[in-house]
Amino acid sequence: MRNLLLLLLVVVTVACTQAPLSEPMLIPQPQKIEKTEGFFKLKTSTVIYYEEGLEQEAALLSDYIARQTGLSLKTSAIEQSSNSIELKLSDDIASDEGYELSVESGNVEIEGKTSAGVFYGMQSLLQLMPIVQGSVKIPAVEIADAPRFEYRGMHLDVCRHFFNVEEVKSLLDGMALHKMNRFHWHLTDDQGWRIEIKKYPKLTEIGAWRNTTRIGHYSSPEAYDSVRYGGFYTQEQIKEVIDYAAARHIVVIPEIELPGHGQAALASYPELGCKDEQVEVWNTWGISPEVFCVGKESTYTFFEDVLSEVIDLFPSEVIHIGGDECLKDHWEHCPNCQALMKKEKLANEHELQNYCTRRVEKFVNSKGRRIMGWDEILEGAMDSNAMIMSWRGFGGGIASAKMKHDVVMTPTEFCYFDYYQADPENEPLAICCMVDLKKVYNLNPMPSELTEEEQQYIKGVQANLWTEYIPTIEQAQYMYYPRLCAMAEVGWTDQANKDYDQFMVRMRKHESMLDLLGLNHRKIE
Ligand code: TNX
Repeated sequence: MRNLLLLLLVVVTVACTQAPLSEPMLIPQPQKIEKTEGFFKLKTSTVIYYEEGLEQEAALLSDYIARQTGLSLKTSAIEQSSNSIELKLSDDIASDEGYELSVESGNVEIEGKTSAGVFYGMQSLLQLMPIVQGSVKIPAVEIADAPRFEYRGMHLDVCRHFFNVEEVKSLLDGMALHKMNRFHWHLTDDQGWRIEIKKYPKLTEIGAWRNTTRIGHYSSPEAYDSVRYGGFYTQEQIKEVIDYAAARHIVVIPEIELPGHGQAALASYPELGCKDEQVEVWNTWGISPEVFCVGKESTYTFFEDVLSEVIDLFPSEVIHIGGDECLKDHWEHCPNCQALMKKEKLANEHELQNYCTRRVEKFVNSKGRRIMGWDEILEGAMDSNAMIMSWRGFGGGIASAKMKHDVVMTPTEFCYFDYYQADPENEPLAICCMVDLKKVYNLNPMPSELTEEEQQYIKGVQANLWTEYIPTIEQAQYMYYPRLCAMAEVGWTDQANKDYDQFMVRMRKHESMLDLLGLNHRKIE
C-alpha cells in the first residue's frame, strides 16, 4: 500500500511538473488563446502553402523553421489537403496587424488581414514549436490576436558607440520575434555622424571618427583611452538594413539630430556653428554646447540637403529630427541669431529653436513626410502634425495628446534601457538609476487622465538604448534583454491580460528562444 501511494505521488509529481511544458507560452501574450486537444506533427514532408502576396513570408518561415529544427520545408503556392502550414489573407480579421493561428492535427493555418498579421502569426507558431533537431510536435491551439498599440518601438544610439550592419540585423531579428515594428535609428550626435551624405562627404570622413574616448563614468576623474574610434553606414548599407527590416514588417525611422547635439557635424563643417571655429568630434559624454547656428541661412540649406537624401533613402512616413537638450549659449552671443530673432520678432532663444523646428517641419512636410521629435519640440507646435516622443516623464505626452498630436511614450523611468536592470554591484557600468524588468512590465503607457478621444493620440511605446557605456553588441543585447520582452508585451497585450508573475513563468521558457537567436541576455532569476 505504501509503495502504491509512493508511486501515485511520483506519477502526480511528474504529471504536474510536465504539464506546463505543453502549455502554450508566448511573449507577448496573445489577446485570446485556447489550448485544444492533440498536436500537429511537423516533419520533413510538411509543406508551407502560401496565398498570393505571402511568398516572402513563406520563405522566411521556412528559414526560421530550419534554424529551430534543422528541417528544411518546401514552400508552395498549391494548397495541400493535409500536412501543411497554410498562410492566408483574410478580410474577416478586423485589425491591420491582427492574425488567427489554428494548430490542428491535420494542418496549421495562419490568417492575417495583411502580410504583417501573417508574419506575427508565424512568430507565435515558432514560439509554440519546440527547439529540437528533427520532427517536432506542436501542441494544438487556437489563437486570435491583435496588438494594443500600432507603434511598438526600439531605439538604438549608434553614435556614442557604433554597431555594424550585422549587429543591427541581430537586433531586428529580436524585434521581429517580439512583434515590434518601429526601429528608431539615432544616426547623428556629438560623438559621431554615422550616415553617408553624398553632398557632404566630410560628415563621414571627419565626423564619423573621434580621436579618443572618455573612460569610465563621466562623473569619475577624467581619463581617456587615446584610441581612434568610429564608423558609419554607406547609403548602400542603410538600404540593406531598411530592406531587412521591411521583410520583418519593421519600419526604420531615422533620426537626424538638430539643432542640438551637433558637434560631429560642426567638426566636419565649422561654418555650421555660430563661431566658425574648428571643434573636434566630441570624446566625452553629457550635453555639448556645440549646436548648429540657426541664425544663418546656410544652416537651413544644410538641413534641407541632408534631409532630402535621408527622405530619398528611408520610406518611413515619419522622420525624427531630434530637438532635445539644445544649449543656447552660443545663440545668445551670435549676431546672426540675434538679428534673426529681431527680424522674426522672437522673444527669446527658445522661440528661436521653435522657429528652426517649424521651418524644418515645413520642408519635411513639403516632401510628403512628417516630423517626429523629443518632447522639447512641442513648444510652439501649433498648426503642426508633428509626432511627439515623450521622454521626460508622461507630461509632454499628455500635453501633446490634448493638443491632438500623435504621441509615443518613452518616459525615462520605464523605458531607458541604458539604466541599470539590477544591483549595480554585479552589473556592467551604466549611466545611473534602476529600471528593472518588473518596472518595465508594469508600465501602462495610456494615461488615465486623458479622455477617450484624447487617448486615440497615444500611438504606442518605445524602449531607448543610449550607448555611452555600451561599447559592444553583446552588452547592448544584454541591456535590451529580457527587458525588451516586457516592453513588447506592454506594446502588444491589453492591460487586462497582463500579469507579471505569469509573464515570468513564460519568460523562463522564452529564454531558450533568445538563446536560439544568439541574443545575449541577463539570466532570469
Ligand atoms: C538624454 S533622451 C538624451 C541622450 C542621452 C541620454 C542618456 C534624449 C532625448 N537625450 O542624449 O544619451 O539622456 O540617458
